[in-house]
Amino acid sequence: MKLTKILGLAFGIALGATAANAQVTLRSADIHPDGYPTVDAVKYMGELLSQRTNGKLKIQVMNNSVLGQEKDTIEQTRFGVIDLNRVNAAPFNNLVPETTVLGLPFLFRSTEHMHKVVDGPIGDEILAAFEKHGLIGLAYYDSGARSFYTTKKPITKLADLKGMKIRVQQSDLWIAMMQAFGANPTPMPMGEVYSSLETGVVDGAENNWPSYESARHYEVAKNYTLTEHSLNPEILVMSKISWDKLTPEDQKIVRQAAKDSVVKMRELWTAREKSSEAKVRAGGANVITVNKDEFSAAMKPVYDKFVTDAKQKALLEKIQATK
Ligand code: BDP
Repeated sequence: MKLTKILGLAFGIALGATAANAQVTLRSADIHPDGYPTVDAVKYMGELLSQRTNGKLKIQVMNNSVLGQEKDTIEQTRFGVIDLNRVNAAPFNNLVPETTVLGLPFLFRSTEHMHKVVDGPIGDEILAAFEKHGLIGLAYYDSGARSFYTTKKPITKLADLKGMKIRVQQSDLWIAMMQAFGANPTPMPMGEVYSSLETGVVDGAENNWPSYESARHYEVAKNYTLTEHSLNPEILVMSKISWDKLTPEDQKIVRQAAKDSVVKMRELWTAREKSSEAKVRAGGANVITVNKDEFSAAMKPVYDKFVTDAKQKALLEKIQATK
């Protein structure tokens, strides 16, 4: 072998070593347990990232609330302590008001309608609104439809909610929504819900099939009433501090991997909704259907409170007009 070739090889290895040193593992927070679709979708995004950067960028999903409850992890993500965070839109509402519209009760006619909106320019605009708050909005994940569940008295009609203590996510929208339903909202992080249901601090809560199942709330709150009042999606964000450390090329790869993980997430979600529903039904849940029109008719005060200026009204109309 010629000397230059040998030198070239040595140089290549040296370069390789430098690249290896520059390896970055992004830590990603999630409150959900192993195997939950959001957790697996971000792991999948990590695989894509690793492939597309030859192992330079990786993701370590730290789920099961090991990094804390959502409100706290959002703050830590803003400060760059956590790199990535998958959180429902609701806990972002007070920080990034543009996200509020997504949770409005009975806004989306179907999952397809919600996909159309978040996959299009409206979705992009809302993601862009995160940046001024120290976060980079990367993608939307499905979260199904949220429905009520109660420990003692089942909800069979709107009037049953009157005065019931219902746990909500920490968001002004969600507090107002519960009030409009006639309930007494009790905001708290997800991690406190099981014991609050068990000890009677609250009479009920609301969530999608997979969370009702995975957090084992169905063990303590057996009445699941299919109000399906909101299709509020999940949002994957990155810390702007972590983002700014990446090269523009890597930023592009991160954005694309996040978008590509959405496809995977939707498959995982559809399957998990079915298996969770089957599991809670087999576990003895009392599943109740209601006249949803009665519930949605009570939501006018929520719209009046959160859709106030001309800009918000135009946005709402655009969402409603999306076919
Ligand atoms: C679940 C979301 C999670 C929320 C939780 C809640 O995936 O991000 O924290 O609901 O109600 O569906 O707090």
